[in-house]
Amino acid sequence: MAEQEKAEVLLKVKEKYEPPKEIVERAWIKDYESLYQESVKDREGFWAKVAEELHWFKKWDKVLEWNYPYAKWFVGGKTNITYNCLDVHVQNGKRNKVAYIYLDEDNNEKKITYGELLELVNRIANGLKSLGVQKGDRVSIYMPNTIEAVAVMLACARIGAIHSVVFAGFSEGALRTRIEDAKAKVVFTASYTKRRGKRIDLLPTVEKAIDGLDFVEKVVVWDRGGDVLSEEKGELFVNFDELIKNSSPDCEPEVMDAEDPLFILYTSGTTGKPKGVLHTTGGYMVQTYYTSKTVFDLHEDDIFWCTADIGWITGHSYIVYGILANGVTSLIVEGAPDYPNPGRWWSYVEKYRVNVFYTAPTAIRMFMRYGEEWPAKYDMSSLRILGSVGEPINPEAWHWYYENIGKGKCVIVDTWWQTETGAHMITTVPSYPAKPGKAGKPFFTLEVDIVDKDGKRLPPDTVGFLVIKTPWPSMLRTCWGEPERYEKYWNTIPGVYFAGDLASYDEEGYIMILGRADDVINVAGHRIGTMEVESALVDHPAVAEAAVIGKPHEVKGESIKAFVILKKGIEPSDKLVEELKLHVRNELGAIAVPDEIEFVEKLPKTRSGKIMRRVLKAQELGLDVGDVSTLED
Ligand code: 6R9
Repeated sequence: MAEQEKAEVLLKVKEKYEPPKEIVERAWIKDYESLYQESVKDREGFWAKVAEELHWFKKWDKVLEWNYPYAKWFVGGKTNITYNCLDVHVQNGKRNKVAYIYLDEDNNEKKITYGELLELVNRIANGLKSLGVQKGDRVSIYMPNTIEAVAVMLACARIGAIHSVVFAGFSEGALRTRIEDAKAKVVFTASYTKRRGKRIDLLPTVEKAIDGLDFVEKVVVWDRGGDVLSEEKGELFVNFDELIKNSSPDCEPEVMDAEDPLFILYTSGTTGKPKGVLHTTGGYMVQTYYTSKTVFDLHEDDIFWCTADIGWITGHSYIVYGILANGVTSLIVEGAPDYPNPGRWWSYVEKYRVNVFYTAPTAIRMFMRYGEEWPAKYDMSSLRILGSVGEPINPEAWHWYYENIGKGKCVIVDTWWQTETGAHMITTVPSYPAKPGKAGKPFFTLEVDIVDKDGKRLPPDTVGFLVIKTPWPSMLRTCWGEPERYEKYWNTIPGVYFAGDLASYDEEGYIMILGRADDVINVAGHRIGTMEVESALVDHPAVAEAAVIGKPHEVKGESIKAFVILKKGIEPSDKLVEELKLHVRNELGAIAVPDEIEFVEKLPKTRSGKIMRRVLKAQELGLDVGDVSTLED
């Protein structure tokens, strides 16, 4: 197996990087080991103490109600996450403190203070109410990475509407599936986003995506110029600026039960349809707040920058909720990292004196290719903590990040977590040494294990399934409308949460993540289900059958290769390859387009008719195909 070979190579990494003394001295967590031991002895007590740092309209009666596999945290507690993200800071003298610094590709800068953000959020919240949106209604958000998009998310949370952000790089097919599944009453969008200097229109995509979906009552359009809302568009469309212009800047936060839904975020699973991961208010608020504080070691005057997009969980937790709850200033950046040149990101680190920087290995590998002369042009001495997320960081990229961005003076926190987990789960915290290529140890209260398919604990340095044995506050509560898919996380190996990743631990308890164990491909840190791409291909009139695998890729981590059987009488051609790629792009979006498409006569299948992607992958990579006893012929 490819993963096992990789494991042996990486497991040889024994070196450890001690954090600089100044970083340990200011760290919130000075002694991880003793606090961890304490936390597993009294999980509920630990999280209760954290929750007390936040504001509750009414305190909880019980910290945890665990009715396997369903959890309720802070039972009976009442709060509103926006109150903790905004009002609390405004009341504590931070009205004029900058919450976000936004930058576009032309380096146009826009700053918003906590006071201004609260007013903007309230105006949108009142606007939502005027459109008839109520607590529990779903609102889809298809907007670029901007302050306005964050404000719409928060406005939903303000009134208890459930937001469902759809990454603005997705195309109409993917957007439609998500709007339809959530039965969104209102959709928010913008006239366009810009990438590599090119304007990408968003409104036409939304119009196609909602065609015939009668439950969509309004589409609110943030017109960033271009006058996209002409008269003949009709009453379905509302101008964002008009909606908020006359609405009040005051809006009482809805009193939310700790277990009231906060948002749905769709993610790829092993079947064709994406799952709507549901997060609730209280537990998600507590764990995103506390991991932001301790893993990024945030202090009052820190400037934080998470380079993710709000369309992903990393943006939800570490651009929006966890970061605002800590009341720091952070950057939000729209457009490509390397446009107009590969110095773009590093120029921002210099200009805004960024202290904590959080990005993905795929970005680091891209910058490695451009060469160290780019970061060397800038003064990045403000940096203290560097974070990594989204996929395993290979030791080579780790070292490059450490040397060229951190100048050997920063700590790297390699944070393992998922859309489903809501917040960091396995990582080092800044005060104990990191090992390149290994994520680190479980976060407080979590019991993590590496097991075989029967749930039996494996010895150190062996590759197995990563499982989590105890519930945690920011865990997903269900999959929207599909409880059976939720239960699958907890009954694949009975009694524990099955993360879907392969991993191993070493004799010191550091965990190394090796990648997905299931049919999910990780392209540049984005989860793409093989089935999703296969469905999109089969949807094309020329295609009879398709199988999709992930292949190692130098920059993206993995790339997609598709094997396609054409319908009778259809001839393979380069033109058809391009047509199929375009088709997938239209159905799912650019990130899901296969790099390679190979036309084949047959696909390896089990006797029960399941495509054996494992066999295709082994053949493709020239590896041992393993057990093929179930192969058809
Ligand atoms: C936060 C996020 C989750 C999957 C996860 C794993 C991979 C994320 C990682 C990592 C190794 C890390 N992953 N962080 N693998 N080291 N530090 O990315 O959520 O989009 O749901 O992806 O990403 O395979 O299972 P999501």
